[in-house]
Amino acid sequence: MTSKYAVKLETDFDNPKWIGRHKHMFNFLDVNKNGKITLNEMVYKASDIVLNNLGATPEQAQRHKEAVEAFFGGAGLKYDVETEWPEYIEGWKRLSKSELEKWSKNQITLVRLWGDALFDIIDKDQNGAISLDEWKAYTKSAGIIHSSEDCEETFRVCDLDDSGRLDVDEMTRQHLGFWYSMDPGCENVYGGAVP
Ligand SMILES: [Ca+2]
Ligand SMILES: [Ca+2]
Repeated sequence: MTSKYAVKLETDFDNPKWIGRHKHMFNFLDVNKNGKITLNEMVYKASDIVLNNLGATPEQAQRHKEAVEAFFGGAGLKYDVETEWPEYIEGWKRLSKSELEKWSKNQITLVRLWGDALFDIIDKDQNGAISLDEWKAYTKSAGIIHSSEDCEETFRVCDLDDSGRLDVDEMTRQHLGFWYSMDPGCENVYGGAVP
């Protein structure tokens, strides 16, 4: 599970755009808008989407649940503990550093494990890659991206080998750049849906 895109990426934690990007996602994840989120909510929401909207098998859903737990656990979220924004963003800094360190050494990252689990579910024709239609079906359920234009923008930004399909390695590469660093080649991973 090595990557052909492994590279050393730098963090840019003081960049207002990096902070704003995560603030946007925090607000999205904080469904009842009380300024706090828990691991329970993250796992419940992610599992609900894959099971009820995307038709995951129980095995696929379990693997996906474990990947989401490990990922948000890596950002410091815990079951039955409410995390507020300042702690959340500090957790993301720790997660980013640890993940970028692994990536620079071509080791397996938590975002890659989540990607593998998720792609297995959304790759409906099981050809090992995500088509635009498969991506649209997923984003409709996930609720982050709303327009077709933004879905198509994901393809433009993430289809690094210009194959017209997304594989998990190129998707991982662009998500690392977008969420953990401010790599200029990773802007607009979600089109206009996430700043
Ligand atoms: Ca496919
Ligand atoms: Ca591709």
